[in-house]
Amino acid sequence: MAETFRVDGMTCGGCARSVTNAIVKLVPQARVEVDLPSGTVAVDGASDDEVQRAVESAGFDFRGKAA
Ligand SMILES: [Cu+2]
Repeated sequence: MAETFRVDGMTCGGCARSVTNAIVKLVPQARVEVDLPSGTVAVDGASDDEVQRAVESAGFDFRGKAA
């Protein structure tokens, strides 16, 4: 089941791609869906720690689980 996280700093489709690519590179089986207007990323198949690491490695601010 997908988990939704808040990620600050994403402003355009390029940012969304960067975040998506970073997560999939770390966890190839992960499924990622970025929602720019809400600044959230839904991820299926990766742990919280993996998502955090990937997001931060891509240069964005990981803010934990979305409420
Ligand atoms: Cu961007």
